[in-house]
Amino acid sequence: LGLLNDLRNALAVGGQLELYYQPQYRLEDDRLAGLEALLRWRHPRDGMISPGDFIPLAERHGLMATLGDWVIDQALAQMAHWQRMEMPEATVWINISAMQLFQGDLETALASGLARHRVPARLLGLELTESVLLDERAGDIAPRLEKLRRQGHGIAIDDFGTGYSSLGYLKHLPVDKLKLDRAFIHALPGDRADAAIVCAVLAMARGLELEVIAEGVETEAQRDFLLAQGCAQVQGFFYARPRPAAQLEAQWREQA
Ligand code: G
Ligand code: G
Ligand code: MN
Ligand code: NA
Repeated sequence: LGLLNDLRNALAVGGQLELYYQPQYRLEDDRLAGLEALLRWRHPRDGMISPGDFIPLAERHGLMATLGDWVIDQALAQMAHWQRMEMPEATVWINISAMQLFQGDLETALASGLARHRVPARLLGLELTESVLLDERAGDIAPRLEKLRRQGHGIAIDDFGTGYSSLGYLKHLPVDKLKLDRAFIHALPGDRADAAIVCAVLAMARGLELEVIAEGVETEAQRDFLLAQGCAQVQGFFYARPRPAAQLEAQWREQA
């Protein structure tokens, strides 16, 4: 519980939480396609703590709505700053946890954040995992997703293929994009089962008119395979690791 109090304190005092950004690229021409925002916590005593460790804690103890609101506000403030500095325009994708859908008021947090920072909704994408989408506590999610899309947000299914769900929900849920989990990418191109799964997902996504982004691309051979199979976008250490906003800006300035 020490860590829980530390997290409450981090949210109250500021300066410890930070968003890193991992670039996503279009395979066709290597152009920037978007950025995934990933939360980091620099604990004053214990150093960097992974979101994999503190997000479950925040979810269990009712802190996730506050933490999620912080992420939304921080990402939008950063994008407004980039707009003022005339940095490249890129959609920022944030991860949405289950608790944000059924505890907090996600729609209000998004709408008020967009208005306050004057950022268009099309530049803020929402990543939800299958388990979040299908969590019954969230009620009927389809109309809520539909409303978020009407406002302009893109909706991506994160970690696609690793949940314990049937594919049937893809017929009913209004989403734009599948994020192919890195578990399927890791052993490409040699692993025949993974290659078959990836090709099948790409074919299905074309039929359903969904975009696909492959996660966890770490090697050139993986990239070449995905390009040959017609995957549109990639994200992974082969291209870029998640990095602080300042580092991204330095990189953009160098390129300009
Ligand atoms: O960045 P890293 O690989 O350490 O992330 C670990 C996990 O934490 C991933 O599943 C990622 O989706 C999740 N995560 C990272 N940032 C956020 C965030 O801002 N909100 C939520 N809900 N999850 C996040
Ligand atoms: O669950 P989600 O997809 O949101 O998790 C994103 C996490 O994946 C981040 O913590 C990020 O650091 C990590 N990640 C991003 N690219 C790669 C990669 O190429 N390889 C591995 N192993 N992890 C990655
Ligand atoms: Mn994600
Ligand atoms: Na993922």
